[in-house]
Order: sequence, then structure tokens, then C-alpha cells
Amino acid sequence: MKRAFSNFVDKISSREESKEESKEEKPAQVELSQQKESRQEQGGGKGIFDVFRYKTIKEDDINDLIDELRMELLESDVSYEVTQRILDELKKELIGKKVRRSEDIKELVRDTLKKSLNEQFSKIGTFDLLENIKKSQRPYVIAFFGINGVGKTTTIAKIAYMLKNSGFSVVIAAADTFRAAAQEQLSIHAQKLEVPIVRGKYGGDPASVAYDAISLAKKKMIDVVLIDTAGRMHTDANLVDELRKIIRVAKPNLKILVLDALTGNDALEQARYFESSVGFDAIVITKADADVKGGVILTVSYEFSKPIIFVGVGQEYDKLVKFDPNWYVNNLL
Ligand SMILES: Nc1nc2c(ncn2[C@@H]2O[C@H](COP(=O)(O)OP(=O)(O)OP(=O)(O)O)[C@@H](O)[C@H]2O)c(=O)[nH]1
Ligand SMILES: [Mg+2]
Repeated sequence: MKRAFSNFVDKISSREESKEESKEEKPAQVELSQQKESRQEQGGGKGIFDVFRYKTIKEDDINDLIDELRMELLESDVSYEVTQRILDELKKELIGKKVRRSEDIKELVRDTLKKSLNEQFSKIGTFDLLENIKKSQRPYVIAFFGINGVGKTTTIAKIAYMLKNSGFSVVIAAADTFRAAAQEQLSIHAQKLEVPIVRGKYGGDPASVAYDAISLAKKKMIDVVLIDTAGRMHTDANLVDELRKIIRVAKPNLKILVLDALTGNDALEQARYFESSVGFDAIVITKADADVKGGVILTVSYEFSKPIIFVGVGQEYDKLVKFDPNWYVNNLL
């Protein structure tokens, strides 16, 4: 299995070219197979020779290939449960299917899997942040949360940069009043990005920081409020209550869960925990530039059916890309 995320940045740039190529190739292939099919039909239709041309896939024909895929998905950090679910569905779809004897079963199995993963991502749908902001009332409020160190603050800075470049005005709410240096860290970003920031006092009430930033946005007609929050886990009971309060007070248009690609299957536990405590609307996956396999994307997509809107691919402000399911599936398999 290819490593989905390695060389992420390089692949992003070559992606458009390969898309163009495949666009040009496909119609020819489809045409060819259609011609072949109609020729076969003319030469006897569904006659007695069908048995020589077609066969029905049996479990034994695909068991080894399914085992191979199981290893690959698990090695890519897709969770065990999701791997089982995906492969059970794949088996159901393939067993009993009538295929040409000449058909390459290995290729068919992979293509069928790719198709069903793509269908899952289409079912979830994509989320266009800029479009969503455009059609919503102002200010548009986004709250970011996740466990310690996943990249919340960096992602906020990247999104502030992107929004500014797209012509939106932004204010950042530094509602992490828990970690000593959090306020300063965000102030440095705000200064570099030249966006206003509402700061809180160390140990102060983070919900009131969010409230003040929203009030400022209303007063100054600022388009978007980005709320940074302290990293927290389920063991931090006080911090969880505090996050609930921030959400209650800020009533964000969008609640973004930030997950670190490097955490692999732990990300699933984190997502479950945040879903049960405050709920979330969308996901950002960070640190995809590290040499990770990226199965976490498949796992959380199957478990939560929430869109992954961005993927962090580096520390700089411009290292945030839209998640492209098609590209991801093609690189995972
Ligand atoms: N390589 C890489 N590093 C990242 C990415 N996103 C964040 N980081 C780094 O991850 C580290 C932690 O990032 P922060 O943004 O401070 O994380 P946080 O979630 O706000 O952390 P806490 O506030 O302590 O919970 C920093 O060194 C960031 O530069 C990314 O997409 N790629
Ligand atoms: Mg932070």
C-alpha cells in the first residue's frame, strides 16, 4: 500500500496534471469495453456459450485478496472495526457477481473497494467554508477544539491567513486561558497576520473571551470570529465543562474538531469523546506532511460521517489544503 500522506505536498501539485491525463484516457477505455460488449452480444447474446465467457465470483476466489487488503488497511492505520466493515461490504458486493472470465479479479476487487470508499465520501459530502461564510449572517463564528498539541492554534492562524486572502475580515479569540504561553503564541500570529485579537487573562473565563470577540465583531462589522481553545482530554473534567460553556455562549456556526494524523487510532477515541461532550460539525487533520499513512481519515469518516474540510501539510501559514477524497482514495489503495 502506498503511504497516503508521504510526499503529500509534492503530490498535491502534480495532482491536477494527473487528473487531466485520466480525464482524457477514460472515455477511450469505456468506448473500447462498450464496443467489445456489443460485439459479444451480436455474436450470440445470452446463449449457451455464456458459461465459457462469464463466471460467478465465489468466496474462495477473493478470500486471499481480501486478506491482503485487510493487512494493507490495518498497516495504514485504519481501525480494525472500520477495516472489517469495509471488507464485509466489499465481500457482499462481489460474491455472486457475474464477471467475464478474462476479468482481472485482483483489479476488480481493488476498483470495487475504491468505488465504495468514494461513495462513502460522497455521502458525507464536502464542506466549502468560504461559500458557507458568504451565505451566512455575520459574524460567522468558528470554534476549534481538540486534545493538547494537535495543532489548533496553528490551524487557526492558517485559516485566518486564508480568510484574509479571500477578502474576509477576521478577529481571533484567544480563549485558551489555561496554558501559560497560549495567549502570547496567538498574539504573535495575530501580529504577523495583521488581524485583531481578543485576549483573556491567564486563568480567566474563556467563554467571556469568546463573547467579547463576538461583540467586537458585531460592533466593527468583522466577518469571521475564530475561537481558539485550550487542549483538553476527558480526564480534564473542568476543562470539558468550560468548553461546553464556550460553545453555549458563542453559539458557533461551525464546531471544528482538530485531529493530529500522527495519533493514528487514538484519534478515534478523541473524536468519540468530543462528539459526546460538545459534538462537532467538521474535522481538520493536521501534520499530514509527516510520514504517516493517513488511515485515520478513513476511520473517522466511516465512524462519524462528518466532512474533513482541511488537511495541514506543514507549519507555515499557506500549508493548509482542502481535503480531496478522490485523491486520498487513489493514494491509499
Ligand atoms: N509539520 C506540521 N506541524 C504542525 C502542523 N500543524 C501544527 N503543527 C505543529 O504542531 C505543534 C503544536 O501546534 P499548536 O498549534 O500549538 O497546537 P495546539 O493544539 O494549539 O496545542 P495546545 O494549545 O497546547 O493544545 C507546533 O509545533 C506546530 O507548528 C502541520 O500541519 N504540520
Ligand atoms: Mg493552542
